[in-house]
Amino acid sequence: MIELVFATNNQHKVEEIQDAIGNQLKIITLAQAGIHIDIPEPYDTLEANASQKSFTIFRLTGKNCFSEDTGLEVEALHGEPGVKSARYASDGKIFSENINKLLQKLGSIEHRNARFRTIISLILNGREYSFEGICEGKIEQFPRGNQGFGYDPVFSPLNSDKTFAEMNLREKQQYSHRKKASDKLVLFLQQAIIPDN
Ligand code: ITT
Repeated sequence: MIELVFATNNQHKVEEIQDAIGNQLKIITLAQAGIHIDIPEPYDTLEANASQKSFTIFRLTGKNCFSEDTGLEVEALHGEPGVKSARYASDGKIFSENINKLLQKLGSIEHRNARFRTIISLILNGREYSFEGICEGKIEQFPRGNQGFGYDPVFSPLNSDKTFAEMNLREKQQYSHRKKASDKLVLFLQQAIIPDN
């Protein structure tokens, strides 16, 4: 089975990606690889930050690996918080503060269309490949639900009455940006002829 190091410190992402790919790939977490660093994300696009994360871990381990960078892009805020989603309110990456800032900025604006966009950067035998997943939806006036993470309590995907935080993982996966990007990753790896290592 193909083994990939997943370059993230976000345990929620590990759970969702692991669920999405099932037993088609073996994922090694950073903790399992003995790596305990906060990988810098200095760039202003999801693509560049995803690359930075995967190449950082590739240089440290020499192993096939992948990362993902995700942003919540709100139309009325010209794409904010976007690449700053994790640190929107402060460097502390505190989900409740980020949600409060977002709701405050949107105020009573009626046009609340938004989307989650995930970019996965895969480094396979030293070459980079990327995969995108998008989930369209809208930002609710108030948070609802207590499952998931991040902005899940205020985001409802298109054609759903529920926020992501009111869904269990199986329901979220039917809409999820991350699941769509990881499906593309798995398909690519199934088609790629790679040596097992
Ligand atoms: P790594 O860089 O270590 O992977 P991170 O949490 O810093 O973890 P990102 O830079 O990709 O991850 O930041 C994305 C932020 O967007 C994340 O911290 C959440 O607040 C939010 N986010 C990402 N995916 C989400 C999802 O499926 N549902 C709700 N919020 C999400």
